[in-house]
Amino acid sequence: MDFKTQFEAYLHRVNQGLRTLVPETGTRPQRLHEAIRYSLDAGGKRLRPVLCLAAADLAAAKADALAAGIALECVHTYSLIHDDLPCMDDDDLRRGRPTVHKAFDEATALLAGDALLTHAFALLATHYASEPVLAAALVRELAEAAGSRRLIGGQMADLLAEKQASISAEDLDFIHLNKTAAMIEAALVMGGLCGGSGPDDLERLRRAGRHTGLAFQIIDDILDVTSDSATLGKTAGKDLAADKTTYVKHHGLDAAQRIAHEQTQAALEALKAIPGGAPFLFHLVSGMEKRIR
Ligand code: GRG
Repeated sequence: MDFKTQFEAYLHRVNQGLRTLVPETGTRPQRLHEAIRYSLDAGGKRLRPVLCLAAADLAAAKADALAAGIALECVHTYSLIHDDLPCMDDDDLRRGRPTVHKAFDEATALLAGDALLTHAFALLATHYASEPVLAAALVRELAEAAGSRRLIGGQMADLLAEKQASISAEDLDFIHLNKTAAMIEAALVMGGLCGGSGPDDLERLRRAGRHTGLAFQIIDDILDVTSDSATLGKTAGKDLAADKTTYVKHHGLDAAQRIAHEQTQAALEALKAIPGGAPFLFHLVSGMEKRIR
């Protein structure tokens, strides 16, 4: 199968999984489930679940990785809903639509995020119950990636950094590696766990995820200054307007582009070391360097 056909096949499975593995809008209380579906259905890139499914396909596919991929998308979507709240990044636009607290209200947005986070772990516990060792490994991986040392810790450090005139390159890396790379790393590792990859390949997937995640966030910083809100589906120029320390502000646009390229190359090296060379993931990660949204 060529890359595009394979990508669309993964996307189709993810969209089907989102429809069947998350409660419907008619579920009581309806307003809460409408808010959950409103944000999930807005059409994100589905990068994390696609990475998870593709990583699972590298090995003999011990267990279906779909529920793990949907769990990742639930946690990711919760983090976006909460990030957009007035007490955090205070944004009006996400995935091309008014943010959840604008379309509904703040309390509903907060609860929709809480519910998505909780649902992610229910999915893992339910769908991998017949493989308790795998279930525990998946829960541990996702909890670690989403927890206070990684996703939430990265967000906290980001909020604290906004109050400072400037931060060090090391602090900036801490933010990027945790706020962004942790979930991308978890996507590849959780896929590898579902597929039954051995420790060496799991380590290669983790390394690929860390470098891909860092490149992804640097490109996000670049797009903030080079793109527009209509293309991005979220407010462009926000970091610049807030004078936020980003890779572009800290290193300059050219250096940021160079570092994103170096990080992408490091991710590709890790993927190449996997027996068979992980061609789909290789293509996906190299293409992400050129993404426009
Ligand atoms: C609230 C705990 C908590 C964390 C928030 C996700 C996040 C952390 C903040 C959002 C702002 C931001 C720049 C995050 C970095 C990660 C990132 C680039 C998220 C957007 O991911 P995409 O582009 O989004 O994959 P889609 O909408 O395509 O799924």
